[in-house]
Amino acid sequence: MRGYFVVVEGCDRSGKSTQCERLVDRLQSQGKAVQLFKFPDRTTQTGKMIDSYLKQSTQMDDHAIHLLFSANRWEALAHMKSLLEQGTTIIVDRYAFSGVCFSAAKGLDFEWCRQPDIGLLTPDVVMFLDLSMDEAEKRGGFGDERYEKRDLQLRVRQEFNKVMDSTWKTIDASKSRDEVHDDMMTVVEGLSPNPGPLRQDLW
Ligand code: DGP
Ligand code: NA
Ligand code: NA
Repeated sequence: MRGYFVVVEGCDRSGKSTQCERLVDRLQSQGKAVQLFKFPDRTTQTGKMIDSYLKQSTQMDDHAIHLLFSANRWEALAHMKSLLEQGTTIIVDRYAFSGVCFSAAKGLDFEWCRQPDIGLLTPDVVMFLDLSMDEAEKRGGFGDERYEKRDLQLRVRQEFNKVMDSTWKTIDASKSRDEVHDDMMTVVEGLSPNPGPLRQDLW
């Protein structure tokens, strides 16, 4: 049987990266074949350009950086697909939804933003780690990266509302770390035992 393709999305400071790592560790400790992916993957050639943009060391046109973020996902497609086909589950920290929502929040056309990701793999489930902006700021505030600002994050949150559909599960990220972890495990354990063939009809 193929592996599951699980995406975790949310605004900055929602605890995504920590929870993704915990989820992978827990599933691996149960003997399951699981691998973590994170977008943007800052280690590749496109990832290095994205990293420099996010750290505000370089400027780039909004459309150009949008296409680079998408290219960064396309680069990983063949690897993700082969793992899934071999039966490995992949937990993915951010995906094309962040891609569309961050760029649309900056003012780019929503439909234009969706085009470059057409044809990427479709996740079996998207978990949305939902945290209010006040809670996020209580967690020590945002960092210094380009998008870590309250007004932009609020707009990103509104864009997420537009892309959510029935494959999304909202997780209350204001709960304790253990409770959030348990809620995420419940979602993974509830995935269909027969997920069907891999699809590439994201939108
Ligand atoms: P992270 O490494 O998960 O903290 O993500 C870095 C930042 O980049 C974060 O503010 C979210 C944003 N981001 C992630 N993916 C994309 C994307 O595809 N497009 C745009 N414009 N921003 C993205
Ligand atoms: Na960040
Ligand atoms: Na993160």
